[in-house]
Amino acid sequence: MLKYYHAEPLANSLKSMVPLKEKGLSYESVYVDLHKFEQHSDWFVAINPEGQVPVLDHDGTIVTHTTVINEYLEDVFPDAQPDSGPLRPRDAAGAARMRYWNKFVDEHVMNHVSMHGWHRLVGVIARNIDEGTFEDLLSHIPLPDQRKKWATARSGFSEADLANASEKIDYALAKVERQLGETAWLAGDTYTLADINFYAHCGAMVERMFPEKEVAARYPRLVDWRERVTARPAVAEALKSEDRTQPGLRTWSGDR
Ligand SMILES: N[C@@H](CCC(=O)N[C@@H](CS)C(=O)NCC(=O)O)C(=O)O
Repeated sequence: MLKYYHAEPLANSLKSMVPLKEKGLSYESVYVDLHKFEQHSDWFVAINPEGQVPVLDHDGTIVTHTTVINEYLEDVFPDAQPDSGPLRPRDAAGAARMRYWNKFVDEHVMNHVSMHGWHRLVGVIARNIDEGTFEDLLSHIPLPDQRKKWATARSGFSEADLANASEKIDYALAKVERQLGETAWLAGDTYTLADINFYAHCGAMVERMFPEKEVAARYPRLVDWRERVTARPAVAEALKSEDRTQPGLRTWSGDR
């Protein structure tokens, strides 16, 4: 039996939900309410000691970190794709290209987009909590880096850090645009976990988060690719899942 612990269909929670849907796997969905800090609560930390979503529970095997979860699903359910081919190419060269892009997104894209998201969304949530309660919430966050990130979200990320993150995103957009001039999908001729990764962390919402980047005019291949990913029934279904983000705070990630 599969159980998927997740938050809103965005970023990491979306990234491993899409392969589950692409593969047509039935799973129990367990919504973890990040607005109520459920990810740091005792019941959840007992499942994932790092206190982060998403988590996959497969017959009691707990798998964390989306890139690891997605490869695990490929290993355990290689033939479960009714509508698509494998999400990881079966040849070694194709798999290496997919992992190259996954590594790029994980190390050079995800945190930079995330900083802008946290600045706009988590910062608002964190500033609405009174000082004493916030200190108590911080003390329950297992990962030191995550504790720092929450504290910084409350005080505000520096303009220099935000500008640096924005430059890194420009670099990533140009790199993806170039790649899509050579191949239909990031890792070659087929849709893979790398496309899902970049889509979940950047492609799906980059235009709405960063209108000043003029994505439609400057990165037309990326927009075309984004439409092709969005049109996939599995992606559309994942995007429809529960979203408790306060409507006023949703614009940073798009009007889902
Ligand atoms: N490397 C992890 C990152 C997981 C992560 O950053 N999850 C975020 C949600 S997108 C989270 O749980 N944030 C809440 C928190 O850290 O308090 C992965 O790939 O799953």
